Order: sequence, then structure tokens, then C-alpha cells
Amino acid sequence: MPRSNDTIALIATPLGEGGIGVVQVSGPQALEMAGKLFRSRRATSASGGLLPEIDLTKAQSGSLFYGTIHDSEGLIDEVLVSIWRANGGPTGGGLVEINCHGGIMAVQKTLEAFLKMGARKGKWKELLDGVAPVQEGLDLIQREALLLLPRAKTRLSVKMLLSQYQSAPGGLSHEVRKLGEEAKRIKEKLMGCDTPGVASAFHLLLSSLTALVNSSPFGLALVNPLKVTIAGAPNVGKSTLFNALLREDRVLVHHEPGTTRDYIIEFISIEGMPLELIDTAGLREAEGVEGVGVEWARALHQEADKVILMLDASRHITQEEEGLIGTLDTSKVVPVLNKIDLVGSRCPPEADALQLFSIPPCEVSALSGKGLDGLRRMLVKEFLPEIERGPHRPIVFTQRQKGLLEEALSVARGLPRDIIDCFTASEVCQKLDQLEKLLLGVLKE
Ligand SMILES: Nc1nc2c(ncn2[C@@H]2O[C@H](COP(=O)(O)OP(=O)(O)OP(=O)(O)O)[C@@H](O)[C@H]2O)c(=O)[nH]1
Ligand SMILES: [Mg+2]
Repeated sequence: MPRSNDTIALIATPLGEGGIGVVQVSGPQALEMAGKLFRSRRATSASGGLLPEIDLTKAQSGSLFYGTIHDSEGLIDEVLVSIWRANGGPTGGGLVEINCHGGIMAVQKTLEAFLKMGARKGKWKELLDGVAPVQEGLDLIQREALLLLPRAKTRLSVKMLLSQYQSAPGGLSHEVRKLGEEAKRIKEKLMGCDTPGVASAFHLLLSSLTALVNSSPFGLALVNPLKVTIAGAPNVGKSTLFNALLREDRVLVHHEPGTTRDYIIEFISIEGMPLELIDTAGLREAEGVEGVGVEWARALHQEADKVILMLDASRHITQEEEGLIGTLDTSKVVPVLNKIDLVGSRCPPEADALQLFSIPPCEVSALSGKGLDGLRRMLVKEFLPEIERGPHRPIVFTQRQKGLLEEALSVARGLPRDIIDCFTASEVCQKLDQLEKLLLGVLKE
């Protein structure tokens, strides 16, 4: 049984999941302890001097802060801290969530720092019993953002979710609420045959709703990293590319064909977009263990959102490779010609099969790194304009939101262009009512 005057600390995300780990601290001393370990980003002025610390014990409930967490030995990690002050929390008092970026070590060191300050190591049950009530008052979009924050894989994902978490302009909740109110206002004007300005207001509503729905591929990809497999014959340099994109020697590279037999998954970030990169066994007729690896590889390429098809620029395409190209969904293939360092001034081999792809192959040397920046950009090409526009605007980030907003958009598109005709008002008003309800449904459970 929890003791009511205890402050408890525990790791609230499964260890080893990667990305961000969350330490939760709750109880009467939670805010005070967190205040001692946390330094907000604003704590250092441009000249390097320390500005007054944010006092977490006085922070508003539901606020979030970006900064660093320190113990007596120095910096532990760059973190995101959320504060909840209510009678909730497993042992009463405040609740602090520290979202660490730095993997298992940072999460564990953060937990230890709280334990050293006198917090008791809590259990999962205590967390589940106590957390929900303190987060009341949030709408469903905000809850979704909060729930996804600990699993965000890149800083851009965190920033996007934080923006959507806010109920201020720039957040999805605010925008959806505004559009719902607008649908209602247009309906009321129509009912009163007060038509001036209605058509332009409706036009604006329609374009805002379209922009929201169009933001969903970007938002969803920030939350659910796209799966990118590396496909190709043995020895073309798949594992070398995997390591190069990861910027570490994660997998074995060898001149013998058939080196990779298993598949290996790691997360990478390109321009802030999280991607799940998968190295696979080289595709060829094989038996035994290698044959199993080849089967897995084929299944992974089928499931992937994108397939990097790697060919060796220093030799001609084989019949087996021609066959492989025929089995891939060409719309999701990013063709790559590797080992261009061996080609010198000679042109890389032309292949009719490469004409199948809508984009020309990226010419790279996975060994020297040449051409990899171009490949990186190619992998996130469709998101580049969205990345440019930044994360601080309303962005749809769950399938639930997307589904409801798409439905709302189709209702809005079904309305007559000339909405100002008040003789058809009752029919139009019904639709506007439906539109308003759908929009409000995005906010509520
Ligand atoms: N010159 C040159 N050699 C490369 C390049 N990329 C890879 N290699 C070499 O090609 C050989 C095979 O590389 P791997 O990365 O193991 O190839 P793989 O496609 O993963 O091979 P499997 O796992 O057997 O399917 C190694 O000797 C690499 O050093 C490159 O860009 N240029
Ligand atoms: Mg390999």
C-alpha cells in the first residue's frame, strides 16, 4: 500500500524501447525534488550567465519545460519535464514526468538522482492507480499528444507533439475547436438568412479543413516512423550503407557474399523525420539458415513503406537482380547505385529495369560516404516542404483524428458551392450540424 507522505519515483516506459524514456515522480516532494535537479533552457543567458531558475514548485499544472537534468556529478540528459499539481498522483501532491532522450543510462541515472534525494522506488500498480485523475481537463487530442510524447523518436517529433498538446493557437485542439465554432456560426447565420460573408467564411473553413487533412501524412510519419528496408543481391554493400546511415558500425560487413542472414532494425533521423531502417539478407537462391533469412527479407520488403534497392555500379545487373526488381512495388522503391568509387570515369551500367522507377538512381559510395546526403534527402523527399514549414502549427498525428477530419471534409465538400442560398438552408444547416459534431468528436472521447 502506498504511504501518503511518500514521494515515489519510477521508470514509466519499458526499458530498451529506445527513443525517450519517462521517469515519473509523484508525491508531496515531487515538484521540489524535480526543481533541484532540473535547469530550464532559459537558465543560461546569451552571455553564459545563469538566469533565475524556473521554480517548478510554482509552475502551473499541465505545463511543460525543456531543459537539462543534473545530479551531483553533473549533466545527466536533455529533458522535457511536465508538471501536474492536483490531489492526484499515486501518493497525493504533485506529479512530475521527466522525458529523457538519452536512452537507458539517462533514464536510470535520472531515477537514481530522485532516489538519492529521498524518493522511494515505486511500482507500476501505484502509477496506474494514481496518474489518470491529475490529467483531467485535457481534451482527447491533448491526451493523445501526451501519450505519444514518451515514444517520440526525434526532436522534431517531440516539438510537433508539444505544439499539438498546447490548447493555444498553433495547436490542433485550438484549430479544430475554432473550425467547429465556425461551422456553428455559419449555420446560425444561414438560419437567420443573414447571408453576407457566409460564402467566404465557408470557403475559409473548407480550405483550413483541407490543410489539416493534408498535414496528416507528415504528422503520422513523425509519430509512426516509416519502415525502410535495404534490398539487393549479396555483397552489393547493404550493411555498409546501413552502418553509414546509422553513423556507427552496427552490423558486420564482409567481402564474402551472404554475410547478413538475420534482419537488423535501428531508428535513424533524417531532417528530424524518424525512420525505421532495416538491413536484410542479400536476395539470392539459398537454402538452410540463409534461405530463411532470404524469406524474411522478402516479407520485410513487402511490408516496408520504402525499399532502398541497391545495385553494384561496378558490375552489370544480373538476371537474378532483374528478377528481384520485377517482384518489388516500384512506387516505393528508391534505387541506389553503390560503389561509384570503383567506377571512376566510366559510366555506371545502364539497365532497362531501372527505367521502371519514376526517380533516377542515387549514385553513392557507402564506403566513402559520397552521395549519401542526396540519398538521405531522397528518403524524406515528400516531407521536405512540411519540414520547412516547421512543427508549430496544427498537425494531424493519429489515425483517429485523420479519419474523423476526412469525414468532416467530405461532408463540407458535399455542401453546395453557393451556400448563401437561404432557400436550401435547412438541408445545408443539417450538414453543417453534422460537420460541427464531427469536429467536436475529434476533441472528445
Ligand atoms: N569500394 C567499395 N566497396 C564497398 C562499398 N560498399 C560496400 N563495399 C564493400 O563490399 C563488401 C560487401 O559489403 P556489405 O556491406 O557486407 O554487403 P551486403 O550487401 O551487406 O552483403 P550481404 O550481407 O552478404 O548480403 C565489403 O567488402 C564492403 O567493404 C563501396 O561503396 N565501395
Ligand atoms: Mg549485409
